[in-house]
Amino acid sequence: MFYDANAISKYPEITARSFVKAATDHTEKFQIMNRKHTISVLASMSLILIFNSCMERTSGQKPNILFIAIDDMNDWIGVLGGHPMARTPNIDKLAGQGVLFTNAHTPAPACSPCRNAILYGMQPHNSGLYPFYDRNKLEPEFFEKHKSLMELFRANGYNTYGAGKIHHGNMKRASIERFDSLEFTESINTQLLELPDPVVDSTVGTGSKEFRKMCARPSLSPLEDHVDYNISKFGVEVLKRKHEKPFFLAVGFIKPHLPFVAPKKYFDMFPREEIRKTQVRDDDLADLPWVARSNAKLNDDYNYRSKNTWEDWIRAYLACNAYTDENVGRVVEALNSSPYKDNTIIVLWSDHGYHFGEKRSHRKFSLWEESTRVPFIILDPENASNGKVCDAPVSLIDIYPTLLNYAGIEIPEYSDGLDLTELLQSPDTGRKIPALTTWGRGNYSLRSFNWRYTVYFDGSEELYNHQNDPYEWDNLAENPEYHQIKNELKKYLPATEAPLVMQGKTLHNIVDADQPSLDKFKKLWSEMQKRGMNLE
Ligand SMILES: [Ca+2]
Ligand SMILES: [Ca+2]
Repeated sequence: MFYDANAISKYPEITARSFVKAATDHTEKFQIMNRKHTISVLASMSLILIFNSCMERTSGQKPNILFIAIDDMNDWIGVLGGHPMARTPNIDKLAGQGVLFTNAHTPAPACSPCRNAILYGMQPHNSGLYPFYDRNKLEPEFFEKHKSLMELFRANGYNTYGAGKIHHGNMKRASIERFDSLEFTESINTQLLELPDPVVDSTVGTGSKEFRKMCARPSLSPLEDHVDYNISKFGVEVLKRKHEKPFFLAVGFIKPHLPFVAPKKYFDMFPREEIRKTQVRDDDLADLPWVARSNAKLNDDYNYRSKNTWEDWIRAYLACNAYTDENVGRVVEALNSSPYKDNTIIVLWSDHGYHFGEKRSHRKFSLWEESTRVPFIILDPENASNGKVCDAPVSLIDIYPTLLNYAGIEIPEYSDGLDLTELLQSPDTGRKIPALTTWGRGNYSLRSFNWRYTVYFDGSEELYNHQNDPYEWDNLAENPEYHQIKNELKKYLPATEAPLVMQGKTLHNIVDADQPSLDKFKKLWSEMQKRGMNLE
């Protein structure tokens, strides 16, 4: 069934009302969120005409959505310049055709909390979902109150298609089937379980000699055996069909997440001897409070340096990014060759970033730029500002209200994101509200145009000036000269915190208000100092 113009005309009204309602409700609970929503309400009211033009698309139909999720891809893509060797021509091309957000951040630097935040539209300090969860074990009330993007699109006239990692979750068949049936008209996720593990070349790279988590080696298996290739093929196949209803197609690529295994040809693009290490300062942790230091991965850092495998991990990650880029390109190309090209909004995001030795850290799990900054692109073919970049701070939590607004679906009251419609239309007008990242209850980081301000549960702080310190080397938090800057940013910290949700909690690898002991880390620190790490 197609949507006629008369049906669509009612949606701006609903959208404006939902904004006001959200703002009203939040007044009672959260000063800061209220402030943010109030700004949104004012912005949305002054932009009713823009909303109208956004909703009333040339075709007179609701837009389709191509939702591309990537797991653990940091800013090592060509257009973000995170690593000089990054090879991501397809993502770069997409960025040039849509709006690239160069200052986009994750709501939480780990797979489970960030995807819960992004897909249910709630910040961890409002949902209580700070660490890792098994969705099977969350209280049923959570799912009665909160609806994921896919559920909302499906309930509002869309066919929803899913492949790969959209949510974080266990890969057991029953769990996959349960959640897929809730969210997707059609999914291939259980079929992906049947693929064999790739056979890796144990003579190249580092880590496990088999396909296990800590493996960074080329795969010798045929392309058809690889999960992400099959995810992209499903996307292509769906885009080749004739669609009677608008669609929401979610493809969730699992690379470059560990294991860093990709077909051999992608490793061959990055000769080992040419790999450039990341820029680090060995004593970078010296000026940090202990909670911040505890986010470093001292064991990994010690091993990679002493075994001379740092470059191997970097090489394998670059290979996985290049492989992911081709999978993204395959799906985007299929869309561009389809009749849906002019009425499909593409949103591409990675769930969080990744460290390669910066601040002695490897992986994510920190509130530093390497963990929080992500590739984020929105291409609306009807946006006159396509091709521009937006340097304003934005959060991936903003995807939720933005996509619902595009489809004229009422935005739930609990939604914490700020609609990006205005920024998409005028990417250079800016937005002054910083992006918030949460890592455990009580640990919050704000990223504005020029600053990163982080406060931990024990009151300790970090402050960086990104204008002259892009690597966050000099912590200015104790310098009285910057008290005013800190005070301005503090206004955007959460005013209240939801208690930690205990049901379904599976991994709590954070030092935070609920798990405050630093004893273990301090012991490790002193052991590593004895081993000659020269941390301070
Ligand atoms: Ca991830
Ligand atoms: Ca430092």
